[in-house]
Amino acid sequence: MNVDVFTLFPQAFDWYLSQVHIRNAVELGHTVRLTNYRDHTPLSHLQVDDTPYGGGAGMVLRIDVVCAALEAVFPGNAERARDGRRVVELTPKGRQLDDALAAELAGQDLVLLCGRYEGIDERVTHLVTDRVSIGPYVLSGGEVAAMAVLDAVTRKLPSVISNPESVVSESHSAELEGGAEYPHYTRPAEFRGWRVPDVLLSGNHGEIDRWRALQVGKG
Ligand code: 6GU
Repeated sequence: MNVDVFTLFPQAFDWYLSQVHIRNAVELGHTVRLTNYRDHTPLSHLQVDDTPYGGGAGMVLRIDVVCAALEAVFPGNAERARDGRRVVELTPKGRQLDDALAAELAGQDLVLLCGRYEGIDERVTHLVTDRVSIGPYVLSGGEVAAMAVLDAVTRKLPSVISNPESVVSESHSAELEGGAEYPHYTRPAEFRGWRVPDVLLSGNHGEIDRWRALQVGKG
């Protein structure tokens, strides 16, 4: 899976991309590449945005700038970046990310277009296959949303999660049809009078499985 992120703030991804599950994915041959729209703007003074036609607050990321950045990375017409890829605009107007969408995107080559300001000129619709939101609220830019998409999608890739215990709980999540997992506890068994349920200390795995199923309404 090859991911290309377009953003005005590539540094925003530094911490996230250094995390172990992304490094594992890269070791397995997946790639994540960051492109700054500003590095490819055809406009003078490194301009990337402009005031909205019709007036109103804020600035809009220009479509000519988005096209130039796409064409710098994918030579040819920017509309063709969709050939063999999902080109995703992160926007609060998009389809809300859920487990099914994460699974659908996993393993496909992705382009994530982050907007800032009031977003990207609406003609970006000519370039994308998908418009994705991470929830019913407005963020000041697409970067946090792009990281949420990347995180949810990367977890779906086979063998990216290296800790086998995590894989077990992942499969539990799948069994739970996207619902919450059972509650987790670790040492100490008692802290300030707050006790871990006795059944989890019992060593009786039949009982433990029944208790966990009950917690998620499957008992
Ligand atoms: Cl994808 N972008 C922005 N700017 N705000 C959001 C969002 C995306 N998803 C929820 N709110």
